[in-house]
Amino acid sequence: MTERIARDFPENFLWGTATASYQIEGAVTEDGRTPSIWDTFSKTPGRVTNGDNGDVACDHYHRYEEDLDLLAKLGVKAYRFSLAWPRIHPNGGSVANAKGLDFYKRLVAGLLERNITPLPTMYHWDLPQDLEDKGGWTNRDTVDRFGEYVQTIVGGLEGIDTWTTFNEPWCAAWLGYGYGVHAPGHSDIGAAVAATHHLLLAHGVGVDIARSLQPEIKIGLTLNLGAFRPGSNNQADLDALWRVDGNQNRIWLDPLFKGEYPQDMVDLYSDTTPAFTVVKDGDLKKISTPIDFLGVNFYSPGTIFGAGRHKEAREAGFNLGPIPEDAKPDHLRALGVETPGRPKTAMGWEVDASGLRELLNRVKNDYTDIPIYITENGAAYYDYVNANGAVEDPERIQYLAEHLNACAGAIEDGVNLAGYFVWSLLDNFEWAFGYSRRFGIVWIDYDTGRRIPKSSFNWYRDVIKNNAVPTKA
Ligand code: IFM
Repeated sequence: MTERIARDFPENFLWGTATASYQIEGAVTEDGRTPSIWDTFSKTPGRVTNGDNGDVACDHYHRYEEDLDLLAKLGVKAYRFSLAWPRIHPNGGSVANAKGLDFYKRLVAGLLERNITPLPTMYHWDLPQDLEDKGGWTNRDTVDRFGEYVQTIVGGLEGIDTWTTFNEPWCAAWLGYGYGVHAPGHSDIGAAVAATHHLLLAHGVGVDIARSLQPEIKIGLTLNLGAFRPGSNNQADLDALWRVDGNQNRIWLDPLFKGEYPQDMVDLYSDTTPAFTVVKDGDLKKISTPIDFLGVNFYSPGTIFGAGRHKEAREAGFNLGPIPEDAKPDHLRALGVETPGRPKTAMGWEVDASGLRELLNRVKNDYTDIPIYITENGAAYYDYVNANGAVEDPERIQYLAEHLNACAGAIEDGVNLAGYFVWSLLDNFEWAFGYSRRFGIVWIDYDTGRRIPKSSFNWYRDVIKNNAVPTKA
């Protein structure tokens, strides 16, 4: 038998790479932009590693032409980026800021000149601070403000035929309102449930408004879905697994594709407030408006143990990391841990691409056959510039190769996978980790702004050129 050395992807497979506004743009006070919740959060002592913030980031606002040239060199067919709401509707108000919109007009024009399809995301976590001051995503009014913003961007930007409403609303709701580790930094489960509903509702409202302005538009959203496995067959672990699955997968997918919230989640959060009391007649119909594609972000699978199972998990050889033994169990009453012996990235996330194939099959079998894009996949490693001035990142190449092979496998299984976007084009502001974690296939020198394509950049360029991934990196 001859060894297969490469797996081909379908013709027209959409190869791309991704970034997000607050993580790369900088220029936070320029041309009328007002603060977002991430400006506030990152400037609150103790919230972000090293006290880092997005004031300058990759200075993409000023260097975008250079970044567009990098994209052209990489040969991507599409570029996924996000728009900063507080640049476009400063203060979260109703009046559009022409200068803010102009930046994205220049960016889109630059992409089209280079034959790269723009794939903008409307919201990647940078909520105008003024809206947060009125309750942010726990306040239904934010949904209407989002609708006005959608009017401006879809009505005002030409040359875009595909939009994504939200990026990873789970993080916006749960890390931001539930667990306090992302902006706006609240720790309130009932608020996180309300934010979940308003983010989903804003998605539905955004879809309708965008389609009313541009009926032929393709529109979807991106979820960070989880591939979870139970720590054991112990009932406590199996129950915990179902709850975690409910919180990260079903609470999003059920309303979007079935028009209802999972009853076990409604019950689980019924002792919190305001939680699901914010749901009004007609909301679920709006949320379940059919979409044209689903974006899936995947990094790592998770193994789940029920609360009180820490000892057993340790005995089974799992490394529970820095989570204290007496950590207060949250509503999930579960703990994700790492499998012994598996490689990990600099985020501490285990590398196991089989989770991606599993997850894609699950979405197909349980929910939908619309096209799926892997809108983010990638890894942080402790990269450095070597004596020759180059950045060699074989671990990232290995990671990408394994995940692209999982994608090829999913396509063979019949999954309607239409594209893949590496996270990220550039090293950037990794939220609560600041600049201490590097996900880019291009190195950023944060002192000078200099860009150095890493060896993974060249490797990915060849994958795109060949429309095939080597079975071995
Ligand atoms: O950097 C983030 C991105 O903004 C959203 N998805 C996960 C990435 C890595 O943590």
